[in-house]
Amino acid sequence: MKVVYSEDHRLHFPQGELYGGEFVTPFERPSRVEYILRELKHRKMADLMAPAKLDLKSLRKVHDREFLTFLENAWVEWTQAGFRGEIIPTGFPARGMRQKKPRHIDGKVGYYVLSMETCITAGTWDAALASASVAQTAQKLVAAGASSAFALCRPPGHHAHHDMYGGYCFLNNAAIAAQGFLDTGAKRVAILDVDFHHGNGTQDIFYGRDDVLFCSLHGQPEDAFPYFLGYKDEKGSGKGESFNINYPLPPGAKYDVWGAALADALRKIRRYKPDALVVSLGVDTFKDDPISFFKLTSDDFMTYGGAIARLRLPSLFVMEGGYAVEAIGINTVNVLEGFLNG
Ligand code: 5XA
Ligand code: ZN
Repeated sequence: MKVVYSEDHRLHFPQGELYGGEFVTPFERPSRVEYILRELKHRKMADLMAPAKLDLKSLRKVHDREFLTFLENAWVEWTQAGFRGEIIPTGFPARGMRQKKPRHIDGKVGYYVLSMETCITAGTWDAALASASVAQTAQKLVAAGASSAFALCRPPGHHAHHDMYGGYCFLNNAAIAAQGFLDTGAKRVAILDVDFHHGNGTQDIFYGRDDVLFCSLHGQPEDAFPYFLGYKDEKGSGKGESFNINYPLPPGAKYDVWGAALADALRKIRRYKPDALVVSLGVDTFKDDPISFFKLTSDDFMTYGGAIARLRLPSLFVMEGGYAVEAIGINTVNVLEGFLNG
């Protein structure tokens, strides 16, 4: 399996993240990728390839133009305003307030963000572009006939809405890839999001569409980030009705519960008859993940990789979350190996 990877992920490494009232080293850190690469090499699965330059067409179909302009210019505007730290929002268009974009960068950040743990730094935009190009290059390999590919994206993407960033995500890599499949001849694409967190951004982008089936297994929003989307009754709207399927699951869920939800999602995907599958691959479902509450074991990742393979679809794996860094390589590569052996 080809692995598309860019060193430019390192350009994004904020000094801190607001967590439990403390400013801590971000859970989403460059070493995550190093651990995955190390494990790929160890198992002789590191068929690495650099991404091509990003073609902006699919990107512009899933993200709002003004949002992209905001992300591109945020750092310059922030420093020109005299701020010395990294970009953290302070004010939000909360309930009952006007949803108008302010002129001042501090206000614009609040307008475009969905959560406060995600800092923007000097290198964030370039890293986000590189991550999107990793997804797009891997998608093109699959569209050109490869049976599968792994986009080793960082920063991740599935929380990014068409016009909002947050949850460590800026550009929605999986959505850009799914749109890429449609733009290169696919009629229908399925996205299976197995990250611990609900893929609220992907849901937002495709909510009114029937050419993308979105299935997400995640910690129930009553108890888990992103808290304000991810309920079972969010099924899509207009012609997208019934093409959005959420599986919110309770704290402590082990593979018996999680695997049953996966089996149902796989049945629905099979019935949809997509031309391609995008897997939003987060391994923060692992039992020792520091910010999540499912209880999957390393063996479970191998098992479900095999289950996904039995769909027999051209498949693109796009890296999302996973913060138990010493195990992130084993768990991620277990999914890929399980898939290849499935
Ligand atoms: O999949 N999303 C994540 O892993 C990010 C969660 C951020 C929680 N503050
Ligand atoms: Zn996650």
